[in-house]
Amino acid sequence: MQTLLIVDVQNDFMEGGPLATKGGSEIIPIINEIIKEFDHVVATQDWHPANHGSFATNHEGKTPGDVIQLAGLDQILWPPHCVQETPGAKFVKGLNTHKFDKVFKKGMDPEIDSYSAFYDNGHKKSTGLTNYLRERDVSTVSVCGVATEVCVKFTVLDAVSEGFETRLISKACRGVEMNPGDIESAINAMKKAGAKIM
Ligand code: VGL
Ligand code: ZN
Repeated sequence: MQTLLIVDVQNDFMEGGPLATKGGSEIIPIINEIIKEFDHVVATQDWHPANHGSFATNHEGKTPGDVIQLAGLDQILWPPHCVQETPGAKFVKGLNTHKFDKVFKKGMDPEIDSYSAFYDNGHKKSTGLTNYLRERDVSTVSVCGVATEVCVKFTVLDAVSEGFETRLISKACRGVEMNPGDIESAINAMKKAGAKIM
């Protein structure tokens, strides 16, 4: 079975949001179109408590882009985003959420971030996605969403290492591109790991 995995298509990652991707809203009609080709659709939602350790505002004197230690890992600090139950955490209006079979929320533990749809950044806790897909005999995972160089990238890398045939639908992804070239190097890393770039 083939599954479409839609990563973090939430308001805060769209233009004008605190963690805006470039041209993020362009992917809404694209995803609504490709969703029709899949018999199974899973989405993720970045879902942080207000005291999340990845927010620069929760660390005195820090600004977005600074790096701190969180759960023993290097953690880039972000502006507050996707706080649970806020409008910014909602799926973008117009996205065909009726087609979603299942939503996996991530990033709830304030002490560790969770970019991948499969594991936290320390690879300690599973979200349950691997088992969910295996139980449904999913062999191929096609990934789209935001941000290309953050949550999409780590989701794709984990999908490959979990043994799924993994495809990146690049026309249905957008990135933040905090530094020029971030998107391109993320795509190269995914390709090198064994993902197919569509
Ligand atoms: C993301 C940064 C922080 C993403 C989530 O969805 O790519 N990026 N949290
Ligand atoms: Zn986040």
